[in-house]
Amino acid sequence: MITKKVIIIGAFGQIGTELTPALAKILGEKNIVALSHSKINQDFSAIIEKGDVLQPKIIVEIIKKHQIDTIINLASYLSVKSEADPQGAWQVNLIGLKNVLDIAKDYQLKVFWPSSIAVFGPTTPKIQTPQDTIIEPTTMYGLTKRAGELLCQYYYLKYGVDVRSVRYPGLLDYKTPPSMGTTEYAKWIFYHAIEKGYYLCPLRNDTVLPMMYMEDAIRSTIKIIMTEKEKIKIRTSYNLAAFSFSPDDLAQEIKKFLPHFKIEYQIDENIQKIADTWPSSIDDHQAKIDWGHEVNFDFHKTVKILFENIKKKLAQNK
Ligand code: VAH
Repeated sequence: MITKKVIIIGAFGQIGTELTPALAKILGEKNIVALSHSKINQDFSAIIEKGDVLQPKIIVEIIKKHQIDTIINLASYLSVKSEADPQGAWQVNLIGLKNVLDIAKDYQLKVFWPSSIAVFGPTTPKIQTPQDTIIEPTTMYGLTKRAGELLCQYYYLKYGVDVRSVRYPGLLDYKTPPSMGTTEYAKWIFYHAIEKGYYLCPLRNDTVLPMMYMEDAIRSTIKIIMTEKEKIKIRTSYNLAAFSFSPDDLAQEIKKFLPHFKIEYQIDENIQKIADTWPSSIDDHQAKIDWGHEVNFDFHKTVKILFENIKKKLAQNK
């Protein structure tokens, strides 16, 4: 089935803020329904409806009202928030996904749902983590994402639901504020460096994590949503990768723009504990072969873009 009209659940989050307008450019604004549970604070190029992933009846009404053919479910607690509120994470990340899959089964809809490299745990090989490997997450975020992947595969095998998914690394953007994730330090650091010339980092200096610039993530997300069904060989979730760095690497790169920038370290045990269970780098060759995942932004280009645009944003807010 060709995607013509989508509903984006969680359209005002980190991914939705860029995916929604990108899809509006391709499909037309009148073919994008942005669903949000919170106050709507963006002049969005989309039809805006109120609701959330835990209100399946409201979602069904909207699906029918707008003749939706594809559900993009971005609603999710990230890793740090999931450890602080495991019950909430289970509800939104997993019960919410099952609500979406049940609706897709009943109304023959296509689904896109984001997983994360957080599915990998301490027993997973950390370097160039393979697509198929030991997957034993020890965080609530990771286990909701792994369980979600298996639920997606189940709905595909049992009911033929055409659900596609990718395992995002840490995503870096300048359009949304940093939030409660383990990789979010890599956004906070820019705001602190530009405003104070100093950043107190919650992760150990040598903690290498996989990351990606948002524009690459959005391009590949649209690619996997639009790709013909036959090319999707993996119905749990595809590994996605771009580059990896440590807080030390990032601080050195920022110093190219701010020579006097100073970083110090005050380890937050809760965040470090999560990061220590994740891989340092990811093998994403299957996504490249099956549906053409590609990366246009490396570490250096990404740091330059974030530095210049966050500096501009902070200057405008003064
Ligand atoms: C987090 N940004 O830090 C998310 C992501 C791989 C990390 O899933 O929780």
